[in-house]
Amino acid sequence: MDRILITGAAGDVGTRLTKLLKGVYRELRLSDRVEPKSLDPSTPFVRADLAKLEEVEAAVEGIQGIVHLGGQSVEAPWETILAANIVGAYNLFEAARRAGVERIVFATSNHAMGFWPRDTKIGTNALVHPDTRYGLSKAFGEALGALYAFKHGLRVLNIRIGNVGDKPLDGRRLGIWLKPDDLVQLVRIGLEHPDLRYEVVYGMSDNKAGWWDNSNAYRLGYRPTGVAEKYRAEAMEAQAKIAPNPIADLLQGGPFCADEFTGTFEDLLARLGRAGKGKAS
Ligand code: 15L
Repeated sequence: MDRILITGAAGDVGTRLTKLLKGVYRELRLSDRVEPKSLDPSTPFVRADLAKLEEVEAAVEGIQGIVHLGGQSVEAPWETILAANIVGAYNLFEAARRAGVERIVFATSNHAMGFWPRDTKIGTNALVHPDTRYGLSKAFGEALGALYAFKHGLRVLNIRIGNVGDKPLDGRRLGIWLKPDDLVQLVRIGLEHPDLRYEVVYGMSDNKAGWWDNSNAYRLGYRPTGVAEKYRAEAMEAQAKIAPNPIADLLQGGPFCADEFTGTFEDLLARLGRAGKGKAS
């Protein structure tokens, strides 16, 4: 793998990854709707709106592997999600197929699974339980990956990213934190693992408090170096400043689940099959 494209390169994760992947691959090309702030003049940049196929085609031309971070990265009105993450993801995979791109690492999100309760450990065989239109669009992107892997021969890794940052920001993020260097490891598995066809992994570091079974990632050689527990005291201090919310606190997706939720906490328990069991979490 020599020629790699990072989409969404102007975002926080894109900026971190660009720095960390510099020198790893011979050519790193960046793309986004806006130019990254700290663009190094030696790094090629192609401006592209994911909703415009011809712009995406120009961005992927001559590329061997794509790290697709682009699109809308939190909840938004349907029109925004539709253009950026549904049409946008389709355009990305389709342009990649037409250009003969070999591999795509798709940055999906924990919010594709957000409606699983935190006390339920889920692996990669669990059904998708999106918590937002955003999470739903990520589940769509994951399924696109399967279509293009099996129907068109691409090699695809879906990384269900928790939260990338220098440290876990609160109680929920203690379970889903992803140290940037660990993201690099996962991205490199996606771009380089010889036997990879289509896989889903969880983008989290070594998080004792987590609720994902990430054995698929370990099978592919992932050895995270970030240990979330080191930051427990700080994360719980930050959590103490957040008002309790029984819906957000029960579920893996946290506030993404509680926003726009229709009904009461009791309704939620009934929907989860827990009504009357005297056990909220
Ligand atoms: C995500 O999917 C978002 O892209 C990121 O900004 C965070 O909000 C993260 O989830 C999270 O769950 O903390």
